[in-house]
Formats: sequence, structure tokens, C-alpha cells
Amino acid sequence: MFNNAIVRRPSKSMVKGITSNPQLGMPVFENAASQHDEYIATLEKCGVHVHVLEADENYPDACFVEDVAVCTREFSMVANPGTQTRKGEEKEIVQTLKKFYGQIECIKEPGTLEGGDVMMVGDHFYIGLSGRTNAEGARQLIAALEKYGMTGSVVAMQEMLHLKTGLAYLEDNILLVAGEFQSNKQFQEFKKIHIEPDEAYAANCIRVNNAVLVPAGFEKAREKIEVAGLLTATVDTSEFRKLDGGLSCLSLRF
Ligand code: CIR
Repeated sequence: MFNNAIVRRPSKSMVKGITSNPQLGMPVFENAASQHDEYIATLEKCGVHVHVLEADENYPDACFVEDVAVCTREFSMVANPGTQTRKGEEKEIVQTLKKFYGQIECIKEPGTLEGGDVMMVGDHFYIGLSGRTNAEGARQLIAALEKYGMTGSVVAMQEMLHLKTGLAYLEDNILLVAGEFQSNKQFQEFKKIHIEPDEAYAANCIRVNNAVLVPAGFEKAREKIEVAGLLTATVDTSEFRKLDGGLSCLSLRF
């Protein structure tokens, strides 16, 4: 059950955000802002109180607030972004986390870790070793989790930006999987919903209390999730997709 979410408004500087999909075009700020409004409204409908942070023009990717922290039931971990233009974003979240958490830990150099690489399954956390999260960052997170009675394990990865680019845990032992994770033996115990290559973006869904938020326009994925017995709600995130971001990236949920 999630009671809270933290989001950060997109900034006008988002047009300079990192992308591996320049063929999708540059995001249009006004459209991104209204999609962000819809995202907040949908989270609220799912019963979550949404704490909205102001846009930060200094960091074009700062609306992807998931990457700068990991929120667990006992503590929050301030991340250390693994790419130059995002370094410093994590400092902007600390005061907000302090409102919700008594226990705050930090990933320290030479460790790097981004929250998009961390998937929570109950008290266990899967940590993707991506281009952004290194083994030392993962080791520090696992040590902190163990200190608070939880566990973590690492997942090797080659292709995706973040672990949750291709995986989403929907509770009830159900896992959405795309691309390189589909045949990964670490996930064989889950009831898997396979996302087809032409809908790979839809692997980044989020379960928020009774509903699964699915990006608009990915009908095959939405239907499969409904067939698995889950309620869905769609949100258009097409402007954020232009910067490789999706539904999970836009909030911290706890
Ligand atoms: C970046 O490359 O950092 C942003 N353009 C996208 C971040 C997406 N975040 C996520 O998957 N958790």
C-alpha cells in the first residue's frame, strides 16, 4: 500500500534532457506539463497523497525523480546518479525526504546508483547493474537494506537504460517483462506477463494500490494486464518517452 508520492514538475530545460531516442523529436514543454498534471491526478485517484516539487531548470532530467532516491518501508536512500548532467539532482531531494523519513542513507563515491535500477518486491530489492548503477553502488544499497532487515540482489543487464525500463513488479507475484529480462532465470518464479517488442515501452508500468498505471497507446499490454485480473488506468506519457522516461520514473512512491 502506498500512501505518498513525490513528483517534480518538468522544467522548460527538459528539451535538453538525455535521450537515446532523438527520432521521437524534442519534448514540447506545454504538453509535458499537462501530461504531468494528468499523472498527478491519476496517482491521487489511486489514493496517494502527491507531494509536488517545483521544476528545477538547472537539471533537464529532474522530473524523473525516481532516479534520485530509493524509498523503503524503513529508510530512504539518496542515490548518486551515474551520469554527469544529473549529478547534483540528488541533493535537491534530501529536505523533502526528511519530511517523511527519520532514517536517511546516501550512496557514496565511487558508488553510483539510480532509483530506476531498483525494483522492490516486498522486502527484497532487485538492483540492475546498468550504465548508471555500478557494483559498488549496489553493494552499499544491499548493506543498508540488511541493516534494516531487508535484502537485495543484483541483476546483470546489457541493453536497457534502467532495470525498470524492462521490468515492473505488479504485486501478487506478477511481473511485467520485456526484452533482455524475459529469459532471465532470476525471475522464473514469477507469473510473467511478456511485453512484445513493439510495445517495449509499456514494460514500465506501476502498480499503485488497486490499479496499474499503463502508458496510453499500448493496448496489447493493457489487455494482458487486465486478463491477469488487475484494474488498469492509462496516462499519456508520450512527451517523457522522448527522453527515455516513463511512468515509474516520474515519481517516488512509498
Ligand atoms: C535519463 O537518461 O536519465 C533520463 N532522460 C531518463 C530517466 C528515466 N528514468 C527511469 O527510467 N527511472
